[in-house]
Amino acid sequence: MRGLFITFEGGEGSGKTTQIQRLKIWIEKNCEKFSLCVTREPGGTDDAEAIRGLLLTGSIQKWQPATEAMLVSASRHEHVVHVIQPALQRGHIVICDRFIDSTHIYQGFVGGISGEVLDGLDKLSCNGLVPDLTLLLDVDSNVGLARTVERGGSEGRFEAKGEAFHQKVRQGFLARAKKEPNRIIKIDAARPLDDVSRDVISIVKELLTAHGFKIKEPNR
Ligand code: T5A
Repeated sequence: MRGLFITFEGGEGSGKTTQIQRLKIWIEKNCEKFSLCVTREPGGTDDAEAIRGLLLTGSIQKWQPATEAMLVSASRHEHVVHVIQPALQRGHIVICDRFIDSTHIYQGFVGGISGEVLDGLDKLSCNGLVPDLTLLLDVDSNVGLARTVERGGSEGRFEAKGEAFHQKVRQGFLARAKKEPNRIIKIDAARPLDDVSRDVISIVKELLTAHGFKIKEPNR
């Protein structure tokens, strides 16, 4: 059985990392006979993480959007070839924090690189791999910012890009979800964590069941 490839997308502070951790715990508790690979982009291999370092450290306007698109695609190819595809071929469930949709939004919709060019880079970097399911965590960018400020860490970089940038990111994700409704499912991520988790788990549970993964009965 080929595994399942699930990606999480959304703006900064939308809760992707938190929901992925919660989903991981749920799968470990409730799924029978599975192997799980939780990973992220940019990154996921030592070399791809090194490219992440180039992209995300230092000045926020260091790279041209085209350079960013090529760097994320280069890191993605390493990640796909060395981590994601081998795991899927072994029947594993792969959960990835950001994937191709982020490139189409940050470097494409916002950065101005054409969809055609990015589709070409996807072809080169992904070997035809497309997620089985993408969960888009949608939240107002000011709410996302407030969360990252409260958490601490990357909020300086987030704030520096400005409100208009983050609003455009949100609009880009929403437009892409409309174009691909069978793959991308939007979840209202402005609600409390437990409500968002309930939706995430319910959607993933349905997909796992449809693909033959066994879910334990609630009272076992
Ligand atoms: N990028 C990436 C590109 O430009 N092109 C690409 O192709 C790719 C793949 C990645 C950057 O790279 C760019 C996009 C990004 O700018 P990153 O640091 O990995 O940088 O940024 P994010 O992925 O956005 O990570 P964040 O940590 O900022 O956001 P998350 O993971 O969505 O949010 P999370 O889970 O860490 O939550 C943030 C805080 O909010 C709280 C959490 O507890 C946490 O404290 N929270 C909630 N609080 C209340 N209610 C809820 N529902 C909450 N959900 C979370």
